[in-house]
Amino acid sequence: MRHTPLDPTLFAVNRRRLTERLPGRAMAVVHAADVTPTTGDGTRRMHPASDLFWLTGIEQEESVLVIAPQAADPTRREMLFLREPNEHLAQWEGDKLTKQRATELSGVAQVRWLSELPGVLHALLCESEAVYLNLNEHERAAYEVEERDLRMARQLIARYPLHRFERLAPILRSLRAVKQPLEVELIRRAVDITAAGLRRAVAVLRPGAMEFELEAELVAEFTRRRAWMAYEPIVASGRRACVLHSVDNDAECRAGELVLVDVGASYGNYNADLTRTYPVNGRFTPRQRAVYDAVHRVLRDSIARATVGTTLRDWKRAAQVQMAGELVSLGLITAADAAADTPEQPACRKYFMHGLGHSLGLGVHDIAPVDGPLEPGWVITVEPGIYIPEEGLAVRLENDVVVTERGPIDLAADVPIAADEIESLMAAG
Ligand SMILES: [Mn+2]
Repeated sequence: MRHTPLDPTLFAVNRRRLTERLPGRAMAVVHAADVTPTTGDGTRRMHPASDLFWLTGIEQEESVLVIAPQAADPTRREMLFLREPNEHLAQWEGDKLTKQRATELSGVAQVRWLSELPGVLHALLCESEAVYLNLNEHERAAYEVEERDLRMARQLIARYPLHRFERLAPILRSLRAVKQPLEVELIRRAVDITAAGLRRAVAVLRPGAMEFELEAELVAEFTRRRAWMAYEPIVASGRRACVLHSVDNDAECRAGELVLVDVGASYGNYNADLTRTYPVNGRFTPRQRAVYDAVHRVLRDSIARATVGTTLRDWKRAAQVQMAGELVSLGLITAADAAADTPEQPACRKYFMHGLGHSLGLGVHDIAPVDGPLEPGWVITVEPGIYIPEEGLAVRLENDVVVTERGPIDLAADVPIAADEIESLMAAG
């Protein structure tokens, strides 16, 4: 792992929070992520399963966590199962976790090899009344590949058809949305690394720079700070920034255009997600600045509205209403359009067509109860934008915010954002 080891207390507390939510005589099983193929015999770098990581800090493939808080045998109440290291694995894939190392990382005392898993599962299933199995439930997930958790669930259900199986995902969804202080600190660190990358990317921005040159600076800075890219970064100049997921980053940045950079570092598997928009030649035109300032105002006010008890729906709606007013001032929609604004047909939709923000954590679009309401400890992104393809112009600004009892805390408060700050940053080279 690239990051320095995390305090295993984090994972022990998470396991305790989960255990408290399980009913009597229930057990839970959580699997690692698959190693996914590319082509031929190639594989991708494994992205650790967020749920297993949240509960154990374990990133190794094929690992399984079994929790059975009321198991008759106390040594079976919390167990971690791992691939058994051997010389072949050591030669080809490097050292696998030893039992001792896994205990140090996770705080789980009972670590066994996978060969023992079927026997232990059988014994625990015989004394359990409900079995909580995990699946990736995300309202926006749309893919056809079967994950490891699902394949294992099918096997278990086929072998024990009369057991009662339950969904673990809704419990984890509500638990994971509320971050512990250490998790917030990890996200803050990812934000700081992202900010350092942005500083470095801006330093190479000039008319004629290629979008991928900015990406290269981001990668270099993240890597030397022990981080990974949280997702494929977007570096999109001019009209290309109107395409919301433009990740080719292969065009030339031209004088007079803006370039939109949407990027996040991932440190210890905790993600940042920031967006900044820069004038390629260092100065905004009056029109660009007017659009930029409008987005900045909606961002600032949306951050202020991220308060405990607010539903995500109401929070987004307030931004849409504000944005409609901004679009009238910019001459993009008419006052009559704004007057006809409804939640079903928001007047801003032609120029601001995406969500206002999302939960952030081990997922870039982290799991959280779909409509909130916001609770202390939630971390969310705030990311309004205005996209005007007919003017070849797009502005999005995105910060990451912690919701607290005392109000929202902007983790990116120190990352230059006001139009004047951006211009002086670029003038400084
Ligand atoms: Mn985002």
